[in-house]
Amino acid sequence: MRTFKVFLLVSLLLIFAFSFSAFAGEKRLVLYGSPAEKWVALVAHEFTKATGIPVDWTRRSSGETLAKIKAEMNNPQGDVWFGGTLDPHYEAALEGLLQPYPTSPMIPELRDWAKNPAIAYMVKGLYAGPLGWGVNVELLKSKGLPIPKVWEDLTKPCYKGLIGMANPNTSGTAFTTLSTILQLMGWEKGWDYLARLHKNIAVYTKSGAASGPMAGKGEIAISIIFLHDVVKFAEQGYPIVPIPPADGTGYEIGGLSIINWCPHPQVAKQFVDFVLRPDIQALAPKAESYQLPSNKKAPLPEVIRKYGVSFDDVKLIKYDFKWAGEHRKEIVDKWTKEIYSLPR
Ligand code: S7P
Repeated sequence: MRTFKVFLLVSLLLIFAFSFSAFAGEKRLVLYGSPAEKWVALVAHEFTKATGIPVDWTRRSSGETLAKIKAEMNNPQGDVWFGGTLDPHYEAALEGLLQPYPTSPMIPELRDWAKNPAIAYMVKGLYAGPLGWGVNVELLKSKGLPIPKVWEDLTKPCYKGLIGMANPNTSGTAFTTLSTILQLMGWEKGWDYLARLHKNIAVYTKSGAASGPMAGKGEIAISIIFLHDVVKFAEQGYPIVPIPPADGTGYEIGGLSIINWCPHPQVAKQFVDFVLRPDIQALAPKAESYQLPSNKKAPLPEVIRKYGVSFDDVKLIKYDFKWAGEHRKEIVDKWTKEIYSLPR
C-alpha cells in the first residue's frame, strides 16, 4: 500500500512538473527578424521588459527567412516573422504558411498600406521605405564621373565594376530592385535592362544593406539599396549620399506575420500587437532604423526629411505588391538562370 502511495505521489509530481514546463514553454517567443539586427534585438528586449516573456531571436535576410519557414513547414519552429520586405511575406501567405490575425486591436491604428485585407490580414505592414542608391559622390568625382540620375545611367560602361547590390535569392532588397525594374520598364525591356545592369555589377552581397558600407569605403561607388539604409550609413559617417532615381522607383512595405501552426500562438499575437504600438515603433530610430512607421500616430524620423528622401520627396512607381508576391519565385529563378550566370 505504501509503495502504491509513493508511486501515486511521484506520478502526480511528474504530471505537475510536465504541465508546468508545458505552460512555461508557451510563455516564450521564437522570433525570426529580417531588418537590421540592432532593431530586432531592441524590440525583443522591450517585449521581455514589458511582459517578462523571453524571446529567442535571430536575424536573416527576407529570402532566407522565407526559405527557413518553407523548410520548417511540417514542424514550425518560429512564431513571428518581424520585418523584411513584403513580397516574400506575401508569397508565404499565398502558400498557406502564415496565420490570419484579423482581430488584432491595432488594425484601426494602421496606415491603409499596412492593413492588407486582401490576404486576410495575415501580413501587417510594420514600416515602409523607398528604394534608391547610396552614392559615393567624392569617388565618382575623383574618377571624373557624373552622379547617375535615372536607372538607365547605371548601365553605362563608365560605371562598370563600380556598382553593388544584393542577390535576390537571399535578399528582399534585391528582389524589390528586380520587381521595380520589371514594373517600371515592362517585362521584355526590364529583363533586357537587368542583363545590361549585371555587366556593371562588381559584387552581389547576401544581405540587402551590405553594399552600402562598401560604397562608403570606396570599394564600389554606387550601392542599390533602400534610401533609409543610406541615411543610416551617412549618419554613421560614411561618405555616401542617398539618391532617388529621377525616373521613379519602387518601395518596400516591411511585413509582420504570425507563422501558421507556430508553437506559441498566443504570445505571437501579443508580440504583433506590441510592435504595432506607436510608442514601440517610435523607438526604431534608436536602432538606426529610419523607415516610415505603419502606426498613424508614430512619426517619420526627422533625419529622413533632413536628407530629402521622404515619400513626399521621391518619385514613386505604383508598386504592385500582389503581382510581386505572386511572381517572386518565377522572377528569382529566371534571374538566377538567365542573368546571374552571364559573364561580367
Ligand atoms: O536594414 C533594414 C532593411 O533594409 O532590411 C530589411 C530587409 O530584410 C532587407 O534586408 P534583405 O535585403 O537582406 O532581405 C528591410 O525590410 C529593411 O528596411
